[in-house]
Amino acid sequence: MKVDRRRLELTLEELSRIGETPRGGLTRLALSDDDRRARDRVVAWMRATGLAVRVDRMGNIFGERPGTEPLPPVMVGSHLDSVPTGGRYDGQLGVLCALEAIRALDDHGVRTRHPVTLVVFTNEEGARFQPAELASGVLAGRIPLEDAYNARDKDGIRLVDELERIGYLGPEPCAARPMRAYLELHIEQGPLLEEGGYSVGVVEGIVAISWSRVTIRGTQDHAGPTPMRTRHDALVAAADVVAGVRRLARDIVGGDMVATVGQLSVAPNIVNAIPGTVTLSVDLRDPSDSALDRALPMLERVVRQACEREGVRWELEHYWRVPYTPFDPLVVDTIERAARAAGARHRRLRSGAGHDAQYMATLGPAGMIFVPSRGGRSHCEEEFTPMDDIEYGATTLLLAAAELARAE
Ligand code: HGY
Ligand code: MN
Ligand code: MN
Repeated sequence: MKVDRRRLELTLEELSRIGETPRGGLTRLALSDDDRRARDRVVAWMRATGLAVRVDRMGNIFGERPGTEPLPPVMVGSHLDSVPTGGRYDGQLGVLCALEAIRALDDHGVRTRHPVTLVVFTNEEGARFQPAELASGVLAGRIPLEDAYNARDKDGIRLVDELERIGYLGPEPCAARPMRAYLELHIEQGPLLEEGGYSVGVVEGIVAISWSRVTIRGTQDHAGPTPMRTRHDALVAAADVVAGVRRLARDIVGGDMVATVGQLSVAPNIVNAIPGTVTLSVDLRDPSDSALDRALPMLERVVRQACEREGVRWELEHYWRVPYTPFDPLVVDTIERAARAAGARHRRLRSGAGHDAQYMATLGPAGMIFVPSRGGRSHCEEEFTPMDDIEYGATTLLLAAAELARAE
């Protein structure tokens, strides 16, 4: 069994035009008009493929291909939202490969005992509404619906109001249902597959992730007459924190830990005022939960010492945490067999990026299939994956889903 490479390529080209940036990337923020257009397009493809479509209260979209028996479904999917000036593969490639796998089952006249359900998760990136993986987190019962509804973007707009506005505040409860397995194809977003000449990554697990918010309050003042000896500059303290976060991951904890200060806002953010308030984000990741647990008090010490040096006040809030997620060994083995049957050069690896599969793995057997990222690049317009590798990955997804759904 194979996928239809040209059909898959055409769907990717068409969907990539929704939210396309001038440099060929994607800006399609969650619940934006572009997200709505992309959702509408995928729902139309679902319906044209004969899937029974339903939408839940978090805007997650499900398209079910019936099985021959009323058994729990094999779920296949990913997300459609992107980061600002992101790439055209992160998320949407997984949705389109899942759609293509279902279409290929039809092409080959394959019936499966279990239904196969295509799923699109809302707000995976956490770029507009925080934290990431918000809708799969609600589905998994890890994040209260009301908290997700009240998440606000940088303009103070609530998630629930945007769901309503774009017409994806669905009637179905956003709650777990029995499932046979969950499979997600995704780009690796790192260098390992390309470096080794592999087309497919058999993902064994996903790193633990912690997101924190630091708020630093100094003394806003005039940039001119205020003597250096009397200043309490929030941005000077923040600069120390940024450098301290890098040292913490690289020199102190070391090993596999990574740390990023990706977001930083300054008030009043004008040339001639000493910054009074700075807020910044800290993203820490490590395959070891205990390493992450050790790092959080170290982060607090970095913040406290930087702020004491500058005589400014600070708050530190750890507001999102997902543990290291091992995938189900039987699903991992099934994916590995499928990659071999697809004729793909493949290897096992771990994911350094978070995915909805982290929460889905708490609901049942889950696994992921990676395809290479050119230069390991992602969350940027340069993101690229060759069509040959996409074909291998999509065929692997097709074969693994068919096996788990008990093709007849
Ligand atoms: O943060 C992540 O790793 C994912 O891209 N949301
Ligand atoms: Mn993604
Ligand atoms: Mn992403």
